[in-house]
Amino acid sequence: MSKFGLLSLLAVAALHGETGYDAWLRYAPLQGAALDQVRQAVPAVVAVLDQSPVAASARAELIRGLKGMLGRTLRAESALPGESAILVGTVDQIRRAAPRLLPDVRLGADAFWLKSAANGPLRYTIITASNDRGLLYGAFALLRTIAIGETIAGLDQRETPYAPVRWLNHWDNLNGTIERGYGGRSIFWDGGKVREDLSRVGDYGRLLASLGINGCSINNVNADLKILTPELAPQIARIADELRPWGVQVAISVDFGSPQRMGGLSTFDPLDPAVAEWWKARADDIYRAVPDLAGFVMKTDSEGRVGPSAYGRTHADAANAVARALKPHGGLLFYRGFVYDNHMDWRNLKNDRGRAAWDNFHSLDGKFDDNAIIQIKNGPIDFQVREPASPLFGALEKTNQVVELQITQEYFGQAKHNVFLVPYWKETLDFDMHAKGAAPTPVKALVAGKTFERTSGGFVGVSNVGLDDNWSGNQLSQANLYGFGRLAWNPDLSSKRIADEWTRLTFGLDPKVVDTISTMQLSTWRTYENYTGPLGLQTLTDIVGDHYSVNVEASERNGWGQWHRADETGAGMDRTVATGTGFIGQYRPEVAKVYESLESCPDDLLLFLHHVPYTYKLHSGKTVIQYIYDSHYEGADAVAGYARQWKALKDLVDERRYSEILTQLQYQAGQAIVWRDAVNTWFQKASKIDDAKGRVGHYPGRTEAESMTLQGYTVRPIAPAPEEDASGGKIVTCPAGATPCSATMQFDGPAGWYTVSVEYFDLATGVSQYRVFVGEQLIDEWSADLRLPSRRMDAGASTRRVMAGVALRRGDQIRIEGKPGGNEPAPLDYIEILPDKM
Ligand code: GCW
Repeated sequence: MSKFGLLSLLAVAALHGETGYDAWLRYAPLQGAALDQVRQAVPAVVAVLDQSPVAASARAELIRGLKGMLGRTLRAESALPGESAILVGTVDQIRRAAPRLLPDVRLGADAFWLKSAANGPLRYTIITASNDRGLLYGAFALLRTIAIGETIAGLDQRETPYAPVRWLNHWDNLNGTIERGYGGRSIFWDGGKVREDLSRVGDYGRLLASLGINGCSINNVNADLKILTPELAPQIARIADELRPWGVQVAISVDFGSPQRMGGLSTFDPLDPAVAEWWKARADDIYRAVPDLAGFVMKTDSEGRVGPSAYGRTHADAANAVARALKPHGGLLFYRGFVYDNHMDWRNLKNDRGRAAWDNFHSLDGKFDDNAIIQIKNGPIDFQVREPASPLFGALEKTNQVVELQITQEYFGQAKHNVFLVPYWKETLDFDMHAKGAAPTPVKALVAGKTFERTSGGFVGVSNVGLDDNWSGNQLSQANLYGFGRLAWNPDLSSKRIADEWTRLTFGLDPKVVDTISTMQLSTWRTYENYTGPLGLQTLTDIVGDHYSVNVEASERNGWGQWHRADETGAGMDRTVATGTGFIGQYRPEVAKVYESLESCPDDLLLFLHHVPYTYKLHSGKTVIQYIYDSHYEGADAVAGYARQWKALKDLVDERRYSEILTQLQYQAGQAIVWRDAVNTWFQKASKIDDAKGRVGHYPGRTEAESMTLQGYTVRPIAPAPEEDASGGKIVTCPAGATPCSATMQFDGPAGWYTVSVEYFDLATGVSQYRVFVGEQLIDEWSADLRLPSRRMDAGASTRRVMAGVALRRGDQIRIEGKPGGNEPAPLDYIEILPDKM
């Protein structure tokens, strides 16, 4: 191929496909009036007075961003130029260069001020701050303002971060896998070492800096003992070097048992002086390699991790022993509040995992050193689809705290389902804990340390990033990282503002694109809740397995304590003070009063806090059981709607991302139906109350595979998976090595256009082939080759293939052929034939 041919091919490829790697920092060319307006406002020079590496990142970013958006390459200078300029420098630096340009203001750490100023005929766009990070954040803010189409004329925008701690935690293992990670392997680790190639880490730092994130712990809280070995220190330093120019400080997670388990001591008792010495020596070691290490994260007495309980010591004893080792270096110790017993007796109705955080920590308030911070998950259980705010937020007055939010979508469809988590997080952050007098004390103010004037605090997010091209496993999940960062910077931003910004930056300014995506994003949490676990039931997933597939009973009759206590008589966990576990009594009286009484308890949390019969009437007048049925239909319909709405954006979004997202939404639409049917079937069986609208158990157009004419296929129950994982409880499978098996039915509806859906199971153990014929005409074929989180034949493996616009008439023979591949026996559940939706 000629050179020219290759180049033009590459150009076409660029036009057709974006990988998502640039995320919200694409700096796509502006067009039309927006371009003219910004070109007029932007001068030819960017002058950066600050000499720090972080300020150098700001300069590089400004040049890069403006080149992308305006097609102009600004000249870089390092002194005040004699012409109009973008001027970047601390307040002191600018006042020294030109005293009249700025008043002598005091800006807080990491804060910035964007200000238009004039000196005679010269015009300046000033980016100023009190430190280099502030300059970098200001540069990103200016670029964002331009990219989302807002004006930069007459700028006077001052922003101070809401809290000092704006951190990410990575659950990355040293072998390169990621616990609960859905965006590929670790960007930091591989084979027990830091990766040779860290180019992704610098790019990641840039994404984080654009949001104002200033700390990042790089290994799993289920910490590998090796993290504190001397060999790793210089390697961790390499990661810190990549992130430092972006103002992001590295932290590590450590195992509390380390003094004994890898350090050669006979104990890890936090009150033993030798143990304290050991922690001090290890901290000194790591700080020699990484002088600006942000600190340690520690998980104790939880899910098999050792803790102070081994010696009858308190969490404060444990935290302080380690915090004191970090103190001389300015380091922080994040002590996780996620402490609970996972072997609780489920028969005892007074037991309650929800109580654990408060029970373990509230009486220790005031006992923690100032550089120790309690890291508290948003809810009392574990990132479920809906939980009330953890009562612990309101119980710590003399202890620093941060909220831990999970960006990676463990219980939210694992990046296979699209759920925008900002509205979920805001519900917690804005919730008034009534912790102090009459003025509101929302969770965000408590964790930021504002309410009780604490020395530190803020926001920690469990990152969703890995080596995938698009970072997070799919294009839309990037919005959650973006949203976390924006909220950590300013939790007062509305969900809509964040969704709009992200969409504009990621997909461009076309109003139809912005409106469609942003509206979809804002509804996804409610949608997901509707088809998974409404009314506070929590995510009704396989909590002892993959945390992905629907499995209503998996949470019951085991020690994990994620109980919803749904049975024949009713559903919900009685957490009242009067008759239940007393959990509600952990809230301040103003909150407890609302939750304790059925009259005032919000419907959305009803079954989290109360046990009621299925016939109990919600505030809307609907019964609990009917609400469960209805919400599952609403949820599944909404996802089908997303796929339809997305199709209207064809040609408005580049081809690659368009088709990746369409595929995702269509898959999700299929899974939402699986969830709908499994949950509704389970509750119908338990409650023995029919759906008033007659839908549950009656599926128009559906023919079970087991009642089709079978050749080679054999009928079997879906077991060991629960019966409701398959429609009708049965499936058909084709023995390995068989020539294709087939299932045939005769269509007996009127002639017309139909949508034919085939429900089959896609396992990790093999790749089966499927073909669908009408008469002898092949109308579709595919391979079952998805990578799904489900590890066995269950609802999580259930997948829907949809063929729209198929011409059918009465008497047509419809035949599905399945050919096993590997250990996957071409399993089929049913076929569904419905008139085409217009
Ligand atoms: O949600 C649970 C996860 C665990 C995780 C734990 C925690 C890192 O299922 O994978 O462990 O929480 O937060 O410590």
